[in-house]
Amino acid sequence: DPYANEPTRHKALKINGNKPFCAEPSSSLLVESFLTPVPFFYVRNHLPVPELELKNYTLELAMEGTTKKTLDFKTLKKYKKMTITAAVMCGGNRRSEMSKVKQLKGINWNVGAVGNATWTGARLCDVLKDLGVDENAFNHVQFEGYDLDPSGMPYGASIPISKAMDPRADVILAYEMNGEPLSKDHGFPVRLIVPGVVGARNVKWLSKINISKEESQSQWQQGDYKGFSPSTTWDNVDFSKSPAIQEMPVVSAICEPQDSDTIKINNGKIQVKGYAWSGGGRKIIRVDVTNDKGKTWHTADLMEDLQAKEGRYWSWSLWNVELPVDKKLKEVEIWAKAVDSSYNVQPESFSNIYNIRGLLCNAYHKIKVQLNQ
Ligand code: MTE
Ligand code: MO
Repeated sequence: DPYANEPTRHKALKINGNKPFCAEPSSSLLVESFLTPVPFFYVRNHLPVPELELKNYTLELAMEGTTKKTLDFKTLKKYKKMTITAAVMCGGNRRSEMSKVKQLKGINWNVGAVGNATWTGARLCDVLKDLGVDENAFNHVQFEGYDLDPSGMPYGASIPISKAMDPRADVILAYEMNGEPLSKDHGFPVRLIVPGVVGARNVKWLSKINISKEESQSQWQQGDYKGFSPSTTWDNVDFSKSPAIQEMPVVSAICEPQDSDTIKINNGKIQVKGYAWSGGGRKIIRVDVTNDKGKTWHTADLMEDLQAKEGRYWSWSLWNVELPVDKKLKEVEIWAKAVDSSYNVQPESFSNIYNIRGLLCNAYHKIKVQLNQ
Protein backbone atom coordinates (compact mmCIF):
# COMPACT_ATOMS: atom_id res chain seq x y z
CA ASP A 1 0.00 0.00 0.00
CA PRO A 2 1.66 3.27 -1.13
CA TYR A 3 -0.46 5.03 1.52
CA ALA A 4 0.83 2.93 4.44
CA ASN A 5 3.10 5.66 5.86
CA GLU A 6 0.89 8.72 5.59
CA PRO A 7 1.30 11.39 8.30
CA THR A 8 -1.15 11.58 11.22
CA ARG A 9 -3.77 14.28 10.84
CA HIS A 10 -5.81 16.39 13.28
CA LYS A 11 -9.19 14.90 14.22
CA ALA A 12 -10.93 18.21 13.51
CA LEU A 13 -10.35 17.82 9.76
CA LYS A 14 -13.38 16.40 7.95
CA ILE A 15 -12.21 13.75 5.55
CA ASN A 16 -13.45 13.99 1.96
CA GLY A 17 -11.19 11.22 0.69
CA ASN A 18 -8.61 8.97 2.35
CA LYS A 19 -6.35 7.66 -0.42
CA PRO A 20 -5.29 10.22 -1.57
CA PHE A 21 -5.99 12.25 1.57
CA CYS A 22 -8.35 15.21 1.17
CA ALA A 23 -9.84 17.02 4.15
CA GLU A 24 -11.11 20.40 5.33
CA PRO A 25 -11.89 22.06 8.66
CA SER A 26 -15.41 23.05 9.71
CA SER A 27 -16.37 26.54 8.62
CA SER A 28 -16.62 27.84 12.20
CA LEU A 29 -13.05 26.69 12.91
CA LEU A 30 -11.94 28.37 9.69
CA VAL A 31 -12.93 31.89 10.78
CA GLU A 32 -11.54 31.60 14.31
CA SER A 33 -8.19 33.09 13.32
CA PHE A 34 -6.76 35.28 10.59
CA LEU A 35 -3.88 32.83 10.10
CA THR A 36 -5.09 29.26 9.72
CA PRO A 37 -3.24 26.98 12.18
CA VAL A 38 -1.36 24.30 10.22
CA PRO A 39 -3.30 21.32 11.71
CA PHE A 40 -6.59 22.87 10.50
CA PHE A 41 -5.36 23.88 7.05
CA TYR A 42 -7.20 21.89 4.35
CA VAL A 43 -5.24 19.13 2.63
CA ARG A 44 -5.61 18.28 -1.03
CA ASN A 45 -3.36 15.43 -2.15
CA HIS A 46 -3.72 13.66 -5.50
CA LEU A 47 -1.13 10.97 -4.74
CA PRO A 48 0.60 9.39 -1.73
CA VAL A 49 2.68 11.78 0.40
CA PRO A 50 6.34 11.22 -0.59
CA GLU A 51 8.83 10.48 2.18
CA LEU A 52 11.66 12.98 1.91
CA GLU A 53 14.70 13.76 4.05
CA LEU A 54 16.24 17.21 4.33
CA LYS A 55 19.79 15.95 3.98
CA ASN A 56 19.05 14.20 0.67
CA TYR A 57 16.70 16.84 -0.73
CA THR A 58 17.49 18.21 -4.18
CA LEU A 59 15.71 20.66 -6.47
CA GLU A 60 16.56 20.34 -10.15
CA LEU A 61 16.59 23.47 -12.32
CA ALA A 62 16.25 22.85 -16.06
CA MET A 63 15.67 24.67 -19.35
CA GLU A 64 13.64 22.83 -22.00
CA GLY A 65 14.26 19.63 -20.05
CA THR A 66 18.06 19.98 -19.83
CA THR A 67 19.36 20.22 -16.26
CA LYS A 68 21.32 23.37 -15.57
CA LYS A 69 21.78 23.20 -11.83
CA THR A 70 20.79 21.14 -8.81
CA LEU A 71 20.14 22.93 -5.52
CA ASP A 72 20.28 21.24 -2.14
CA PHE A 73 18.34 22.57 0.84
CA LYS A 74 21.31 24.51 2.26
CA THR A 75 21.91 26.32 -1.01
CA LEU A 76 18.23 27.20 -1.33
CA LYS A 77 18.29 28.68 2.18
CA LYS A 78 21.14 31.01 1.18
CA TYR A 79 18.78 33.00 -1.03
CA LYS A 80 17.25 36.09 0.57
CA LYS A 81 14.51 34.94 2.94
CA MET A 82 11.09 36.37 2.19
CA THR A 83 7.81 36.03 4.09
CA ILE A 84 4.40 36.69 2.60
CA THR A 85 0.89 36.12 3.93
CA ALA A 86 -1.28 34.39 1.35
CA ALA A 87 -4.43 32.34 1.09
CA VAL A 88 -4.31 29.10 -0.87
CA MET A 89 -7.66 27.97 -2.28
CA CYS A 90 -8.56 24.82 -4.17
CA GLY A 91 -10.22 25.39 -7.56
CA GLY A 92 -13.03 23.14 -6.33
CA ASN A 93 -13.74 25.00 -3.08
CA ARG A 94 -17.55 25.24 -2.47
CA ARG A 95 -18.18 22.53 -5.08
CA SER A 96 -20.91 20.93 -2.92
CA GLU A 97 -23.13 23.96 -3.63
CA MET A 98 -22.58 23.80 -7.40
CA SER A 99 -23.29 20.08 -7.42
CA LYS A 100 -26.89 20.86 -6.36
CA VAL A 101 -27.49 22.36 -9.82
CA LYS A 102 -26.54 19.19 -11.68
CA GLN A 103 -24.31 16.18 -11.22
CA LEU A 104 -20.60 16.84 -11.58
CA LYS A 105 -17.26 15.13 -10.96
CA GLY A 106 -15.02 16.01 -8.05
CA ILE A 107 -14.49 15.98 -4.31
CA ASN A 108 -17.47 17.38 -2.47
CA TRP A 109 -15.79 20.37 -0.81
CA ASN A 110 -17.73 22.62 1.49
CA VAL A 111 -16.37 26.16 2.08
CA GLY A 112 -13.18 24.96 3.81
CA ALA A 113 -10.84 24.15 0.89
CA VAL A 114 -9.00 27.39 1.66
CA GLY A 115 -6.58 28.54 4.32
CA ASN A 116 -4.52 31.65 5.05
CA ALA A 117 -0.91 31.35 6.22
CA THR A 118 2.47 33.00 6.19
CA TRP A 119 4.94 31.41 3.78
CA THR A 120 8.68 31.87 4.08
CA GLY A 121 11.31 30.94 1.55
CA ALA A 122 13.34 32.05 -1.45
CA ARG A 123 11.79 34.14 -4.19
CA LEU A 124 11.44 32.21 -7.44
CA CYS A 125 12.49 35.33 -9.38
CA ASP A 126 15.84 35.39 -7.52
CA VAL A 127 16.54 31.72 -8.29
CA LEU A 128 15.59 32.17 -11.97
CA LYS A 129 17.64 35.36 -12.29
CA ASP A 130 20.66 33.46 -10.93
CA LEU A 131 20.12 30.84 -13.58
CA GLY A 132 20.33 33.52 -16.26
CA VAL A 133 16.83 32.94 -17.58
CA ASP A 134 15.85 35.21 -20.49
CA GLU A 135 12.14 35.93 -19.94
CA ASN A 136 11.60 36.59 -23.66
CA ALA A 137 12.95 33.22 -24.81
CA PHE A 138 10.36 31.16 -22.87
CA ASN A 139 6.66 31.21 -22.02
CA HIS A 140 6.09 29.01 -19.00
CA VAL A 141 7.75 27.67 -15.87
CA GLN A 142 6.85 24.06 -15.11
CA PHE A 143 7.00 22.42 -11.69
CA GLU A 144 7.07 18.80 -10.60
CA GLY A 145 6.54 17.21 -7.20
CA TYR A 146 8.20 14.18 -5.63
CA ASP A 147 4.77 12.50 -5.41
CA LEU A 148 4.35 9.91 -8.16
CA ASP A 149 1.39 8.10 -9.69
CA PRO A 150 1.53 4.29 -10.08
CA SER A 151 3.19 4.67 -13.50
CA GLY A 152 5.94 6.88 -12.01
CA MET A 153 4.59 10.19 -13.35
CA PRO A 154 4.92 13.10 -10.90
CA TYR A 155 2.31 15.71 -9.99
CA GLY A 156 2.94 18.70 -12.23
CA ALA A 157 1.74 22.21 -13.06
CA SER A 158 3.00 25.41 -14.67
CA ILE A 159 2.59 29.17 -14.48
CA PRO A 160 3.34 31.84 -17.10
CA ILE A 161 6.98 32.98 -17.06
CA SER A 162 5.90 36.62 -16.61
CA LYS A 163 4.37 35.65 -13.26
CA ALA A 164 7.37 33.53 -12.27
CA MET A 165 9.90 36.31 -12.91
CA ASP A 166 7.93 39.28 -11.57
CA PRO A 167 9.32 40.31 -8.17
CA ARG A 168 5.96 41.93 -7.39
CA ALA A 169 4.15 38.61 -7.92
CA ASP A 170 5.82 37.28 -4.72
CA VAL A 171 6.14 33.69 -5.98
CA ILE A 172 7.96 31.80 -3.22
CA LEU A 173 9.84 28.51 -2.94
CA ALA A 174 8.52 28.07 0.58
CA TYR A 175 10.14 26.00 3.33
CA GLU A 176 8.19 27.47 6.26
CA MET A 177 4.46 27.83 6.92
CA ASN A 178 3.35 30.05 9.84
CA GLY A 179 7.00 30.25 10.93
CA GLU A 180 7.59 26.48 11.22
CA PRO A 181 9.16 24.05 8.74
CA LEU A 182 6.52 22.81 6.28
CA SER A 183 4.53 19.82 7.49
CA LYS A 184 4.49 16.60 5.46
CA ASP A 185 0.97 17.16 4.12
CA HIS A 186 1.71 20.71 3.03
CA GLY A 187 4.83 19.91 1.00
CA PHE A 188 7.87 19.25 3.24
CA PRO A 189 10.56 20.31 2.66
CA VAL A 190 9.84 22.78 -0.18
CA ARG A 191 6.69 23.83 -2.02
CA LEU A 192 5.78 26.50 -4.50
CA ILE A 193 3.49 29.32 -3.39
CA VAL A 194 1.96 31.31 -6.25
CA PRO A 195 -0.19 33.81 -4.40
CA GLY A 196 -3.51 34.74 -6.00
CA VAL A 197 -3.43 31.66 -8.23
CA VAL A 198 -5.53 28.47 -7.97
CA GLY A 199 -4.26 25.92 -5.40
CA ALA A 200 -3.38 23.35 -8.07
CA ARG A 201 -0.37 25.41 -9.27
CA ASN A 202 1.10 25.60 -5.75
CA VAL A 203 3.17 22.42 -6.24
CA LYS A 204 4.14 20.62 -3.03
CA TRP A 205 7.26 18.44 -2.44
CA LEU A 206 8.98 20.34 -5.23
CA SER A 207 11.48 18.22 -7.20
CA LYS A 208 12.01 20.05 -10.46
CA ILE A 209 11.60 23.46 -12.11
CA ASN A 210 11.73 23.49 -15.91
CA ILE A 211 11.76 26.72 -17.94
CA SER A 212 9.92 26.02 -21.18
CA LYS A 213 8.12 27.31 -24.24
CA GLU A 214 5.24 24.96 -23.34
CA GLU A 215 2.89 24.61 -20.41
CA SER A 216 3.22 21.58 -18.15
CA GLN A 217 1.90 18.53 -20.02
CA SER A 218 0.55 17.02 -16.77
CA GLN A 219 -3.03 15.84 -16.49
CA TRP A 220 -3.66 18.58 -13.89
CA GLN A 221 -2.61 21.35 -16.28
CA GLN A 222 -4.08 19.90 -19.49
CA GLY A 223 -7.05 17.71 -18.60
CA ASP A 224 -8.35 19.20 -15.36
CA TYR A 225 -8.63 22.58 -13.56
CA LYS A 226 -10.26 24.31 -16.52
CA GLY A 227 -13.64 26.03 -16.81
CA PHE A 228 -16.43 25.34 -19.33
CA SER A 229 -19.89 26.53 -20.33
CA PRO A 230 -22.81 25.17 -18.31
CA SER A 231 -23.91 23.35 -21.49
CA THR A 232 -20.61 21.50 -21.98
CA THR A 233 -20.98 17.82 -21.11
CA TRP A 234 -18.54 14.93 -20.65
CA ASP A 235 -19.57 13.79 -24.16
CA ASN A 236 -18.62 17.01 -25.96
CA VAL A 237 -15.91 18.52 -23.74
CA ASP A 238 -12.61 19.49 -25.43
CA PHE A 239 -10.05 20.28 -22.73
CA SER A 240 -7.62 21.74 -25.31
CA LYS A 241 -10.08 24.60 -25.99
CA SER A 242 -10.09 26.11 -22.47
CA PRO A 243 -7.13 27.78 -20.76
CA ALA A 244 -5.83 26.35 -17.48
CA ILE A 245 -7.17 28.24 -14.46
CA GLN A 246 -4.53 30.58 -13.00
CA GLU A 247 -5.74 33.70 -11.10
CA MET A 248 -8.91 33.00 -9.14
CA PRO A 249 -12.13 35.04 -9.30
CA VAL A 250 -13.64 36.95 -6.37
CA VAL A 251 -15.38 34.77 -3.79
CA SER A 252 -16.81 34.86 -0.28
CA ALA A 253 -18.45 32.41 2.07
CA ILE A 254 -20.60 32.56 5.17
CA CYS A 255 -18.91 30.48 7.86
CA GLU A 256 -21.02 31.25 10.90
CA PRO A 257 -23.82 30.34 11.22
CA GLN A 258 -23.89 27.34 8.90
CA ASP A 259 -26.73 26.27 6.64
CA SER A 260 -29.71 24.85 8.63
CA ASP A 261 -28.33 25.93 12.02
CA THR A 262 -30.76 27.18 14.65
CA ILE A 263 -29.58 30.48 16.05
CA LYS A 264 -30.50 32.98 18.76
CA ILE A 265 -31.49 36.57 18.11
CA ASN A 266 -29.57 39.07 20.26
CA ASN A 267 -31.17 42.51 20.69
CA GLY A 268 -33.04 42.00 17.44
CA LYS A 269 -29.87 41.06 15.57
CA ILE A 270 -27.96 38.01 14.39
CA GLN A 271 -24.21 37.82 13.95
CA VAL A 272 -22.83 36.52 10.66
CA LYS A 273 -19.14 35.80 9.90
CA GLY A 274 -17.16 34.62 6.93
CA TYR A 275 -14.20 35.10 4.62
CA ALA A 276 -13.70 36.78 1.24
CA TRP A 277 -10.83 36.61 -1.22
CA SER A 278 -9.95 37.43 -4.78
CA GLY A 279 -7.13 36.17 -6.98
CA GLY A 280 -4.37 38.16 -8.66
CA GLY A 281 -3.62 40.29 -5.60
CA ARG A 282 -6.94 42.11 -5.87
CA LYS A 283 -8.10 43.53 -2.55
CA ILE A 284 -11.53 42.81 -1.10
CA ILE A 285 -13.10 46.26 -0.92
CA ARG A 286 -16.55 45.28 0.37
CA VAL A 287 -18.70 42.37 1.49
CA ASP A 288 -22.47 42.83 1.20
CA VAL A 289 -24.86 40.68 3.20
CA THR A 290 -28.65 40.49 2.97
CA ASN A 291 -31.35 38.62 4.87
CA ASP A 292 -34.28 39.71 2.71
CA LYS A 293 -33.13 38.34 -0.66
CA GLY A 294 -31.43 41.55 -1.71
CA LYS A 295 -34.00 44.22 -0.75
CA THR A 296 -31.57 45.54 1.85
CA TRP A 297 -27.81 44.99 1.86
CA HIS A 298 -25.64 45.43 4.94
CA THR A 299 -21.93 46.14 4.62
CA ALA A 300 -19.73 43.85 6.71
CA ASP A 301 -16.70 44.92 8.77
CA LEU A 302 -13.48 43.59 7.29
CA MET A 303 -10.38 42.22 8.97
CA GLU A 304 -7.60 42.34 6.41
CA ASP A 305 -3.83 42.21 5.96
CA LEU A 306 -2.84 45.77 6.81
CA GLN A 307 0.73 45.26 5.57
CA ALA A 308 -0.28 44.24 2.04
CA LYS A 309 0.91 46.53 -0.76
CA GLU A 310 -1.17 47.83 -3.66
CA GLY A 311 -2.04 45.02 -6.07
CA ARG A 312 -0.54 42.41 -3.74
CA TYR A 313 -3.46 41.50 -1.46
CA TRP A 314 -2.69 37.78 -1.29
CA SER A 315 -4.33 37.24 2.06
CA TRP A 316 -8.02 36.58 2.63
CA SER A 317 -10.21 39.07 4.47
CA LEU A 318 -12.39 37.91 7.33
CA TRP A 319 -15.67 39.72 7.81
CA ASN A 320 -18.52 40.00 10.26
CA VAL A 321 -21.83 41.81 10.32
CA GLU A 322 -24.85 42.17 12.57
CA LEU A 323 -28.12 41.77 10.69
CA PRO A 324 -31.39 43.13 12.10
CA VAL A 325 -34.08 40.45 11.90
CA ASP A 326 -37.85 40.57 12.14
CA LYS A 327 -38.83 38.91 15.42
CA LYS A 328 -41.86 37.23 13.84
CA LEU A 329 -39.77 35.19 11.43
CA LYS A 330 -39.05 31.53 12.12
CA GLU A 331 -36.57 31.13 9.31
CA VAL A 332 -34.26 33.51 7.50
CA GLU A 333 -32.19 33.22 4.34
CA ILE A 334 -28.77 34.91 4.36
CA TRP A 335 -26.77 35.79 1.24
CA ALA A 336 -23.23 37.14 0.98
CA LYS A 337 -21.28 38.57 -1.94
CA ALA A 338 -17.87 40.22 -2.11
CA VAL A 339 -16.51 42.97 -4.35
CA ASP A 340 -12.80 43.23 -5.23
CA SER A 341 -10.63 46.22 -6.12
CA SER A 342 -11.39 45.80 -9.85
CA TYR A 343 -15.11 45.97 -8.92
CA ASN A 344 -15.52 42.32 -9.87
CA VAL A 345 -18.59 40.94 -8.08
CA GLN A 346 -19.66 37.36 -7.49
CA PRO A 347 -22.37 35.99 -9.82
CA GLU A 348 -25.76 35.51 -8.18
CA SER A 349 -26.48 31.91 -9.01
CA PHE A 350 -24.65 28.66 -9.57
CA SER A 351 -26.90 27.59 -12.43
CA ASN A 352 -25.25 29.99 -14.88
CA ILE A 353 -21.66 29.15 -13.88
CA TYR A 354 -22.13 25.38 -13.56
CA ASN A 355 -19.31 23.36 -15.13
CA ILE A 356 -18.74 19.60 -15.31
CA ARG A 357 -15.67 19.66 -13.05
CA GLY A 358 -17.28 21.85 -10.41
CA LEU A 359 -14.58 24.53 -10.44
CA LEU A 360 -14.65 28.31 -9.79
CA CYS A 361 -17.67 27.96 -7.49
CA ASN A 362 -18.00 31.64 -6.60
CA ALA A 363 -21.73 32.39 -6.71
CA TYR A 364 -23.35 34.26 -3.78
CA HIS A 365 -23.24 32.06 -0.72
CA LYS A 366 -26.83 31.47 0.35
CA ILE A 367 -27.83 29.73 3.58
CA LYS A 368 -31.06 29.23 5.53
CA VAL A 369 -31.17 29.31 9.32
CA GLN A 370 -33.90 28.74 11.88
CA LEU A 371 -34.49 31.48 14.44
CA ASN A 372 -34.90 30.68 18.08
CA GLN A 373 -36.90 33.40 19.88
N1 MTE B 1 1.35 19.42 -5.26
C1 MTE B 1 1.67 18.12 -5.38
N2 MTE B 1 2.95 17.77 -5.53
N3 MTE B 1 0.71 17.15 -5.35
C2 MTE B 1 -0.62 17.48 -5.20
O1 MTE B 1 -1.47 16.59 -5.17
N4 MTE B 1 -2.29 19.30 -4.99
C3 MTE B 1 -2.55 20.67 -5.43
C4 MTE B 1 -1.54 21.63 -4.82
N5 MTE B 1 -0.19 21.13 -4.96
C5 MTE B 1 -0.99 18.85 -5.10
C6 MTE B 1 0.07 19.80 -5.10
C7 MTE B 1 -3.88 21.15 -5.13
S1 MTE B 1 -5.12 20.72 -6.22
C8 MTE B 1 -4.13 22.03 -4.11
S2 MTE B 1 -5.67 22.68 -3.89
C9 MTE B 1 -3.06 22.43 -3.17
O2 MTE B 1 -1.82 21.79 -3.46
C10 MTE B 1 -3.45 22.07 -1.75
O3 MTE B 1 -2.46 22.48 -0.85
P1 MTE B 1 -2.55 22.02 0.66
O4 MTE B 1 -2.79 20.54 0.72
O5 MTE B 1 -1.27 22.44 1.30
O6 MTE B 1 -3.72 22.76 1.26
MO1 MO C 1 -7.11 21.75 -5.62
